[in-house]
Amino acid sequence: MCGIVGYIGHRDSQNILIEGLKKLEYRGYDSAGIAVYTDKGLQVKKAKGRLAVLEDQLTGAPLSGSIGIGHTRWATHGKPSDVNSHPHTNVQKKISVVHNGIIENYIQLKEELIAKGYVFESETDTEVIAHLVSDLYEGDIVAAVRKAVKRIHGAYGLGVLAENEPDKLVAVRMHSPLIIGVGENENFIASDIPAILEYTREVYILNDGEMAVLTKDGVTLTDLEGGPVSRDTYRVDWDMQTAEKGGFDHFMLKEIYEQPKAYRDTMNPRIDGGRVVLPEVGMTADYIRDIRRVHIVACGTAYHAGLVGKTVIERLTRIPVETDVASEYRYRDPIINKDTLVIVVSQSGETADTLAAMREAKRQGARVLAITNVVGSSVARDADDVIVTLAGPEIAVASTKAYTSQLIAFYLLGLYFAQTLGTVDAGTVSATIDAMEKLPEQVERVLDQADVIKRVSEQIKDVDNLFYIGRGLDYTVVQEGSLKLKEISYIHSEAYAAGELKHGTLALITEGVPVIALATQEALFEKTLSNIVEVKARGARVLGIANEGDAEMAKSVDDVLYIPRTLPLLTPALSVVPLQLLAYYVSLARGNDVDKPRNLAKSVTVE
Ligand code: HGA
Repeated sequence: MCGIVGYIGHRDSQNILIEGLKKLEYRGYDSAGIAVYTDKGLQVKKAKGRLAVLEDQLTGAPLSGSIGIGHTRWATHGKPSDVNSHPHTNVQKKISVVHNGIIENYIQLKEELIAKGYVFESETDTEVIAHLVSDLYEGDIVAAVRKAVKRIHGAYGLGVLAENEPDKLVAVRMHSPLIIGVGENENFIASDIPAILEYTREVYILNDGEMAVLTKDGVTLTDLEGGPVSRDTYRVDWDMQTAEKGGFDHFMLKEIYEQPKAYRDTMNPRIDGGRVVLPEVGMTADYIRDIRRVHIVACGTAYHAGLVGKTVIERLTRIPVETDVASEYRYRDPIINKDTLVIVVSQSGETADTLAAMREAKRQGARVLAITNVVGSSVARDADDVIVTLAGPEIAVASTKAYTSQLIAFYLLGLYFAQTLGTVDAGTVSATIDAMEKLPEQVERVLDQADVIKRVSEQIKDVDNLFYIGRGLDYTVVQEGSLKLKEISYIHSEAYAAGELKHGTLALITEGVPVIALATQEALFEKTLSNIVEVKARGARVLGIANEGDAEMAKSVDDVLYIPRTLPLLTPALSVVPLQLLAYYVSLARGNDVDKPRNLAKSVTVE
């Protein structure tokens, strides 16, 4: 989603802003801009498109000055265009604003401001902030911003500069991430740490409803009333290398190959002597015994992890589990009681739909457990219990290692509950743990078969449509495989419960239509094989994925890939890997921007 960078100090700011925004490119954006306090006052340059377009414009006419704000925009209100790009300014061009998020009452405010004579240039919700601050400005930008945020509803991470007070940079956070970097005679704001890591490791992570006033020499934190907030800086102990490509052509491929490590990192600290230990889950045994139902709520890939989580929890504990996409959950009036545990899953921990669903669940009295990859994220901070997936930073928009680490988190949680409830015996718990410990090495063996996938990707790259089929847990995994392909190859695909095809969709299976068939669930193997034979009989070209030793698969399909044997419950952690590789190689063969697919953003911080 959008990126914000701001600088106040002694160096030339343009370069710091542009380089900082580049570090946030992975979040996805459609336009970029900067505002710098120059010797001619506040100057703005902004342009639709990649940062390179903006850089080109700046080459001939740089903005020189040591205070500035920059932004990469992912449009929510008004199409991507030069004029809709941030920063936005007031009529006199003396106040400049960058904003991440959505101002929900912008129409009402806009009408009010227009009635007062303010002229709007853009279609954005953000521009109301610039005019509103201007309207409230009486010589003190901090006071004006404070008054303005009282009038706006919604989500905002803000950076504000005023030409009349060139010694201040004002930042505010409400439901949209913002951090402050503390340097020597220079300070920074950013929507994420990588943007400023080159300059400082000391950061303040702003909470909702907090404001920071930065000068060259210091940072003052307050609440929105101006009351003091005191907090220690947080020292960042990871470096940019962990967020770089490490020799792979794309972040996505690197992240696919990092999965064995992500499994180990997420799992190992939580396994001890054949049992699962989850000190971060503060539920008492009595509380766990009283859970009557579980709701798993998430979006996109995390939702698909939740589908696996449902089977895991139900099989291991016999507690009924419902799954919902977060954007639907809170509007469907879900039945939530004190004995409902709500599990939210979000890689970034900033997914707006998930956060909103989680707040609704809490409002109705549920306990919320979060599975997230980002320590200190909004989801992590607001949940009652948090299992952090230790997958490391995920940069590619298409999630891979975060998804599989979420699966590991669900296995751990399911086993932990089962241990407490005694719903499975100790032998089964330790046998499942043994099997989990083999997964990293087994993933490596799947990755060794990348050539099969490359070959199949060549056959698929020019088709318009294809199908994924599977039963049971395989059906949940093909849903993720299909999403992955759509996200980065732009080929239409559908995931179907294999037994459901004949109820309508079989009409779309004609000569040469590719079908990816997953058949790793022993109990369902014969049934899925029959469905494969049905699509073959209509001319489909089938890639079958089965367990090592299921030789019948090879006899029924055009191409086959075998995954190492594990427990049926654990197969998703292996069988999704060829589907991730397939999406990657098809996207590559089609010449797409694998890591930054069109129209998509990494961390979806708007509803
Ligand atoms: N609503 C603003 C900012 C959008 C945003 O934060 N996207 O992540 C706009 O549309 O410009």
